[in-house]
Amino acid sequence: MNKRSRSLLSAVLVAGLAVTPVVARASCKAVALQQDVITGELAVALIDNLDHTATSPVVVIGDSVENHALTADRLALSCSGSSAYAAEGPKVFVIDNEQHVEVDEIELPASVHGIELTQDGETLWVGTVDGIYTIDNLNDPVSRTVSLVLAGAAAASITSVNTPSGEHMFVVGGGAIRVFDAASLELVANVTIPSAAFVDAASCADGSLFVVSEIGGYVHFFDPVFNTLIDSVGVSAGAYGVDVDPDCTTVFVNTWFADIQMIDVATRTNLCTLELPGSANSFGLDVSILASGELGYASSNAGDGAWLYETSSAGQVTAITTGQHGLTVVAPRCDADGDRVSDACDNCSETYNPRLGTLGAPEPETFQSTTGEQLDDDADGFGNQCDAKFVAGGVFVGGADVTHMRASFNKARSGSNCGTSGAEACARYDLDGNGDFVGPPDMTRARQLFGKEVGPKCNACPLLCDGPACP
Ligand SMILES: [Ca+2]
Ligand SMILES: [Ca+2]
Ligand SMILES: [Ca+2]
Ligand SMILES: [Ca+2]
Repeated sequence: MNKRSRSLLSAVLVAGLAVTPVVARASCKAVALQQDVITGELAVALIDNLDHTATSPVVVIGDSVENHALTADRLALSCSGSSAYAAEGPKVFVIDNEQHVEVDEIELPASVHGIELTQDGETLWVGTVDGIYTIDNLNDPVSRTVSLVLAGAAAASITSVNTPSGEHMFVVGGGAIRVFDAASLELVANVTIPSAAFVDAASCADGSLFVVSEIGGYVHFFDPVFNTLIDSVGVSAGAYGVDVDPDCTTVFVNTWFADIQMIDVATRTNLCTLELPGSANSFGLDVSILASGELGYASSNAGDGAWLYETSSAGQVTAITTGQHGLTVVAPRCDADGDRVSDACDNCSETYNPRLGTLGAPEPETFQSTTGEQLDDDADGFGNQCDAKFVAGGVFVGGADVTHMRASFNKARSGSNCGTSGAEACARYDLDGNGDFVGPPDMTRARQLFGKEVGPKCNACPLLCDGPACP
């Protein structure tokens, strides 16, 4: 993590107001479903992925007193982070995360327990108490259609899995793991596990593992290629929410006792147990791991909403106060370039550029600037790796930009003698974030970017700015 102080809230506010209201930054956030313990009122809250604070106000979506303990999969988040979907009763509520308002409600024939987006974000799979449905053309209220996939099948949770034969939807419920081809809707496999009351499920990004939590106190390890049960691992108490880290090395399960058990994928043994804070009679609900794999969120029915915990040392637990019970929580996890920064928070979302100070990347130098802790030396929200636009005007990287790049070649990246004027800070010409000088790899990168638009960056970018280039 970037350890430098961040006294830059005012800079972010200024940058935000210059373009759109500050609320537009909401799309780089985790979403959490909260319930008021007195009234039963349900609401969707946002949690900042960088400073881990909750945003208020929340979006209220209902006032059910339904028992939500068995429904840990009622939230879905688009890859961009711009839209969230939350289920309550027979309805799916569509929430615009940029403005943090409800924009639509979609009614299903029965009470909804599990939802999942297809990887293209166009279809929502919906598991109800007595049938599995798809909502196609999800984002277009005019052409949107609700279709029945399988009648009479109870579904607690749905998970999209990348398999060698395409995207498969794993629907768990009623003691069965049903596997559907996401495109053809064909039932690929149907595996029953006697007496199993499934709650939640998760998969590895590489499609090598699917896991299901069971209220009886098990996590079932499932091979999603051959659709066979590998192992059933007992945990200390009823298993609720479950997630897997991006490396697919550790499975996290939140239990009846409100503790997080971390199970080693290779040996399927418990590595350690982390107790969540709260009252003695609280029980755990959901768990969600960030794209970085370092930090995650968990929820329990004790007050104060979601909890933040550190997965690396398994020590740190910090309450994120929302004033309500935490139910389900989902952190942005889509990561197209695999740099451990989710698409929703990545200042160069299709190019590998990890946060400084993580994954072997060095801490930022004093002459460097970051947005969202990723290198961005002109602080415009586009990371250096996808930003070779050095002069104002025009959409594409062009001849004038190349001229500036050439004028900066072989100069110290910490210097201030770059650009055609010979008086610009050189840091922004260090496109790859490597080497002491603006060198051949930076020129190569600039050539790759020639004739293209800068970016793409996340909708919420620029995120928190730190360094000399910040406004
Ligand atoms: Ca990324
Ligand atoms: Ca990136
Ligand atoms: Ca930039
Ligand atoms: Ca360089």
